[in-house]
Amino acid sequence: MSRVPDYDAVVIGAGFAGLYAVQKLTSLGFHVAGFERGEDVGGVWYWNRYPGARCDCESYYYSYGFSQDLQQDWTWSRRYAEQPEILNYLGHVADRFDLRRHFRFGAAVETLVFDEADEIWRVRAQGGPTVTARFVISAMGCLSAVNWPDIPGIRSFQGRLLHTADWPHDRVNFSGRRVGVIGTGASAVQAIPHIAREAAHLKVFQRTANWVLPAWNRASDPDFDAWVKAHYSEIRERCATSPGAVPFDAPTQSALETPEVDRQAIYQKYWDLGGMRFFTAFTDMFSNLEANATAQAFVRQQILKIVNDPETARALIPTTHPIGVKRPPLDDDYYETFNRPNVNLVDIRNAPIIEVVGQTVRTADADYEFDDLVVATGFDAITGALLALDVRGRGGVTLQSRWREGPSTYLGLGVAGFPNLFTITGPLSPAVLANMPTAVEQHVDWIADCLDHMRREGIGVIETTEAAEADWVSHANEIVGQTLYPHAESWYFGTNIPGKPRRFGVYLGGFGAYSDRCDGIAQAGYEGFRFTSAPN
Ligand code: N01
Repeated sequence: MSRVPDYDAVVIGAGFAGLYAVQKLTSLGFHVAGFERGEDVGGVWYWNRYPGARCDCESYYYSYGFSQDLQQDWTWSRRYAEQPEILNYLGHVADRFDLRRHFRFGAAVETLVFDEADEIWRVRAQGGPTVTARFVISAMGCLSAVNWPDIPGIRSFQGRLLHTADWPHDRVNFSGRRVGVIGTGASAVQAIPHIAREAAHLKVFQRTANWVLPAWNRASDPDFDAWVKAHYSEIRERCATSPGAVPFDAPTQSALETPEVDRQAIYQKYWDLGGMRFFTAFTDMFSNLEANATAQAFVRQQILKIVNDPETARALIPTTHPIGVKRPPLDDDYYETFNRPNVNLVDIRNAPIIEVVGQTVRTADADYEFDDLVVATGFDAITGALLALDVRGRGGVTLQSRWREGPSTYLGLGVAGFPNLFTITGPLSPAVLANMPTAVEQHVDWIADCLDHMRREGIGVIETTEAAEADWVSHANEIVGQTLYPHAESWYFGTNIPGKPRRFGVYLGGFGAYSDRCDGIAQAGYEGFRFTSAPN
C-alpha cells in the first residue's frame, strides 16, 4: 500500500458539522471524502421527523454564519424553525456550495484504523471498499446514536412501533388510533401535543417529570427579520463571545439578593419571552440550590395554573432535580395537552414498565393496549456514535478501551493515542450546551486552520499529549463540580444508558472563554498537541 492516502481528510456525517467541514476544507484546496449513513444531507434533521420536531433555539442564530450571502438570502418562516424547514435549509446549503458531490450517502462508516507505519487512517463504510486518509474528522453529532430502552419485548411490539429519532419519511397518521408514548424528554414534549390532536387516545408513560418551558413559537416577524439581517455581524459576534453561543444578555443579578416581588416579575418577564432565555434571569440559577429553588417555585405555579386536574398537575411537577440541569424541553401546549379528555399520564417511576407483549405495554400496575407505540427515549448521547464504530488508534488500541471509564479528550477535539483524528463538538467541548451551529463553526474553523498550518509547515501528524488530555479532563470535571448539574441524572452524564460510565460529557467553562482558549492554544504553536513526521 502506498503512503499517499486517497484523501487528505475523511469527514463522517452530513449534518450541520459535516457540511460545513466539507465546505471549508474543500475551499482551502483539501481533497475530502464525506461519508453519511443517511440517504441525503441533514444529520439529526434527516432522522428526527416526528410530528412537532423543531429546534429549541431561534432560527436567526441556529443557522450558519460563515457566508454573508447565505444569511442575507435565507429567510426563516417561524421563530423556531420546524424540522422540514431546517432540512430544506441544509439541502439548500448543500446545493448552494455544491457539497453533495463530495459525499457517499447510505454509507455508514464501520471501521477507522490508524496505520502507524504509513501514518494514515483506513476507513471502511458498510458495503464499501477501504479508503485511506491522512485525517479523519468526526461530524457525527452528539445526539445521533438512537437509544432503544432495555424493556423486554419492546422491539417485538405487534402494532406500529416508532422511535422519535428514527422516524418514517412518510407522514404517520394517528387518526382514530390508540397511542402510547414512552418518555417525556424534549422529543416527546414536542411530539405529544401533535399526536394528541389526532389520536383517539394517548397515554404518556412518564418516568421522570421534566421542567418544561414555553417556546411561544410563532410566524416570523418581517421587521425583526430585517433588523436581524442588518445586524448579523453583531449577532454572530455576540454568539461567538457568549457562554452559550447565543445572542442573549448575560444575567447581572442574583436571585437570592433580589426581593421576592421583583424576582417574580423577572421570572414572569423571561417566561413571557420564552425559550432558554429563562436561564439568563439570574446569575446563581446554576450554582446555588436555594436560588434554583426560586425558579422551580415559579414554574411549579405555572404548571398548577395550566393543568386542570390537580393530581395530573402534581405528577407533572418535577421532584427529582433542579431546573435547568437536565436539558429542559420547550413546549407548544405540552401542559395544556393534559387537559384533553383523550390524554392520560401514566406514572412509570412507581410502577415501571415490565415488558411489552403483543400490542400490550405491561407495567407493575396494569396492562395497556395500543395500535401505535412511540418510543421517545432519546440517544446514547455524546459518545454513542463514535463508540458504535470500531475505532483503533496507535498500537491497535480501541477507543472503547480508552474511554472505558468515560470520555477523555483534549478540548473535545482530540484523543491521545488517536493521531490526526478530530471530533467536531466532541466530548468535553461546549457542544450541546452551546448553540450548535456556532459551536460547529468554531471547531471546523479551528481544525481547518490547524490542517492548513500543518500543510504549510510540512507536518504530517498531530496528536494530543496524554498530559494535556489529563489536565483538560480534570479541569472540565472541576467546573462541573461547581455547578448544580451533578444534582440530576441525565444524558449529559451518560446515566440514561444502563452500564455507561457516569462522566459529564460537556465542557461547562462557557463557549466564548473556551473559544478564546482554543485560539490561544493555536497561537502558542498548538500547545498540548505533539507534531511528528512529514507527509510525502
Ligand atoms: O431524549 P431524552 P429526547 N423506560 O433522553 C425516558 C435534543 N433535542 O429524544 O428522564 C422508560 O431527553 C426518559 O426518562 P428518564 C435535546 O438536547 C433537541 O427527548 O431517563 N422511560 C426521558 O423521559 C434533548 O435533551 C431538540 O427517567 C425511559 C425520555 O425517555 C435530547 O435531544 C428536540 C427509558 C428520554 O428523554 C434528547 O431528547 C428534541 C426506559 N427504559 C430533542 N429510557 C431541538 O430542539 C428513557 N426513558 C433541537
